[in-house]
Amino acid sequence: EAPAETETEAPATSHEHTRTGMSKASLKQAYIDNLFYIQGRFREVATPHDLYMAAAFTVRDRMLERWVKSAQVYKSSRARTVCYLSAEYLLGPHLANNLVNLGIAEVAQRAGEELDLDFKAILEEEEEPGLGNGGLGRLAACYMDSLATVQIPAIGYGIRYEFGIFDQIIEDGWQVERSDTWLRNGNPWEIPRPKISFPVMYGGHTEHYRDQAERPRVRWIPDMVISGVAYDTPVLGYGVGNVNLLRLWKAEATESFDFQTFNVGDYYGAVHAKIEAETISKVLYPNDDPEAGKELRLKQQYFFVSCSIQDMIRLHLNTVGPLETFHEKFVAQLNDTHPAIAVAELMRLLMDDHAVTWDDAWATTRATFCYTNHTLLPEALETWSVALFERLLPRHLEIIYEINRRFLDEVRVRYLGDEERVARMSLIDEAGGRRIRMAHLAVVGSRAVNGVAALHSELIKTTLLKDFYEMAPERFHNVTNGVTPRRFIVVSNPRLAELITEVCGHDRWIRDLDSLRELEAHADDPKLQARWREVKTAAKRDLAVWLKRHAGVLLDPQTMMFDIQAKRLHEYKRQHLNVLHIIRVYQRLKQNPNLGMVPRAFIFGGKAAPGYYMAKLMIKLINAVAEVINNDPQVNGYIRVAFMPDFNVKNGQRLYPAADLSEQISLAGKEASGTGNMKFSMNGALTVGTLDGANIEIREEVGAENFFLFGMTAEEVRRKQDEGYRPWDYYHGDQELKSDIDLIASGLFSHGDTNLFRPLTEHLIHQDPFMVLADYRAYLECQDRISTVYDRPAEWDRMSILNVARMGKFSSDRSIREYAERIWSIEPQPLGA
Ligand code: CJB
Repeated sequence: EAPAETETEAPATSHEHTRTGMSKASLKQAYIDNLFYIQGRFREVATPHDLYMAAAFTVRDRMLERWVKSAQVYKSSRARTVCYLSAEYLLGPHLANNLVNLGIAEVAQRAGEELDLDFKAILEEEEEPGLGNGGLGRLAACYMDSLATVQIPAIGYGIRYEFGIFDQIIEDGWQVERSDTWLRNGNPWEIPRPKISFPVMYGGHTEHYRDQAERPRVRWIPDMVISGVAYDTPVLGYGVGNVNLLRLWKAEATESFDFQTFNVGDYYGAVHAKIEAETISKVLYPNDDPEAGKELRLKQQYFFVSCSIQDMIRLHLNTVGPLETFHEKFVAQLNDTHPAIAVAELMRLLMDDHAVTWDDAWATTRATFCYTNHTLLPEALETWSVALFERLLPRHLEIIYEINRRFLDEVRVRYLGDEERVARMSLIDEAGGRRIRMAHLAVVGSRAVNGVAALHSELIKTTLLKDFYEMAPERFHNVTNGVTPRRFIVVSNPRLAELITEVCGHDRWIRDLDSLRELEAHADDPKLQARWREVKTAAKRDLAVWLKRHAGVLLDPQTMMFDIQAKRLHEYKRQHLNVLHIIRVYQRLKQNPNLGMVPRAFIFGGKAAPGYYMAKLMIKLINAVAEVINNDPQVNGYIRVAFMPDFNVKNGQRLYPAADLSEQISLAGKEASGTGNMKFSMNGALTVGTLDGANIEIREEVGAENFFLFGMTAEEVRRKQDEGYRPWDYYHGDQELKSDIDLIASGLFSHGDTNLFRPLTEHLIHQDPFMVLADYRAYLECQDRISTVYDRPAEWDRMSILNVARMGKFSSDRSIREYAERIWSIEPQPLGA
């Protein structure tokens, strides 16, 4: 039974509404009501999931009023609005985050305690919407949080995948994928909007005709029409009244289509059509996967883009009016090339449906879109075969050809006689089967192009988009990525948040991360250092408990340095370089069991794309090395290895607070930015890293003396590649390197099987495209320095405090402000909490 009121407080009903009131009494009453009236349960029979749902509805109710208010204000002020077009949103659990942003985390916890609820267990119950692969999808989610917090009117558009990123389990050391059924128990955070739905067409042919005014027009006669239905999720800013909208589209069969088929008596045909339509938003494609080149993926991209642009036009006509001002009302950010077809879609809708001329439509389109590039890796640069386009999107192919024709004429006039340049810049790659270059479409159709960290943005200008940069340098920008401190400090690491607030004497830092600088003055204070260390150790203890249970590995949070690499598995991220270091330490210990060394827990987390063989083999290698080391009593008091299964946002939140050392060891020039690097550092981990992506800027901010740098620069990498890189020479030139690789090949980690890891070791010795061997020695030396410093706690703690103190730049609030000022030209629309 619920304990009696402990504080003198007015009963909820006397002064505030139980659906919106924020007092403890209101929250308690609302919770009990929601449990009963929505879940149909009372405490005695409620399942853990019922208890979670009641909490979710209690919190959601408190967001709705702000949401409606924001929508009204934005509408009546005709506020300029950002539309973020992204195929991925890796949101993570909503409940804790919304409690924090509403400012009721503490009172809700107390209300829960008085209702005798296990608050932690309720938070654990939430299944996260994993509607993204990794960094790019999580960035979109951080940006939604910051857009609301810095009070910029925004709509996030995307796909409501029925199955998000697969769940990873580890069996016999291998990754096994399980489908992510995140919707099976319902999603309390979304509101279906069946009335907001749009037709989306595929296939068929086009007809050219003249309209009544004798203007040349085109109509598209598709052979398939489906419909996209809106599902809305409110996104509340921290400490403000602004609520933005995340609108995700679900694919359904159109009613009329069903009905027609039904009328001619083809019942099974109608059902089949329904299934085919619903397939389009069924599943998220993993990146780095050959499957991602498939027709269904292009259908998905076009599906959500078409719904979103139709919705924008509807909103514009409803609120502002004439389409000439569309680009004044909206700016649309293309999150990588996945939504790049939007350029052709807006052209089509303006010309074919709204009779706008080519020139006017092009001016509007060009003024509407901006494009963010997230990678230089050639395999991730999207192209689609012309044949596929012709079959699926015949009208868009015509438009793309016309955009290209006009654009290449400009290039020809600008660079007389330079036909090679024309071929390089064309939207169509004519070599080896004609393909459409989506990045070129995005650049040509946008007003601004940006990379995601300083180095990356420079490399865009000098390599990938060099010709485009030469032609219009003023359109190229950098906006360094950021992450939200709400989720990645306050929600993930409440102990650290509390300590920071106490030391600073305010909690303003949560939305003004630069004010963490106030910690600098205390970096040498032994009392703060001791408490800092306690906070870290407590987080390590939590992680150790979790890993014992879910990975079966016992780690000692008291004595061991927690050395963590958590990110997607990819050769360029070089998890195998980390493994070579582990094997080196292992061999040293075997040779000298009395070697005094800093004990370390090497912890990994990350998913491999299901079709990426080498990445999956790397997971197996990590687990194979773990099995040998963890069971070897000669070494396992000093080193242990753990692989966290199913690294996602929720599990990431367990890792970031617990890390002493953050591994950011990609080959320089390959990691566009990285954002995990920021999350770790914000939680007091020191970074071992290369001069790649945002590592460079993190090092600049925290100070070179507080960052463990190793390895070649991007420039050195390029030179070495030009000279002809020979990993073989490194292998034979370094005894220890050779012996580490040979140990893998010997079968020690594979029960004598000398074939299992051969593809990996041979690839390293003969190709090594990401130069693991070239950076090996520098990495080892750096790791030795790290161990030395870790042995001097006062020094380490000081560095850790300074890292946190100087992370202000990496708040996604700063990124969003830069986009707003430099790219979008949009002003905040403040709404009070
Ligand atoms: N990124 O996650 C993805 N998926 C892609 O297809 C291309 C790039 C990552 O985007 C992050 C956000 O910008 C970057 O921090 C990261 O370096 C990049 O790999």
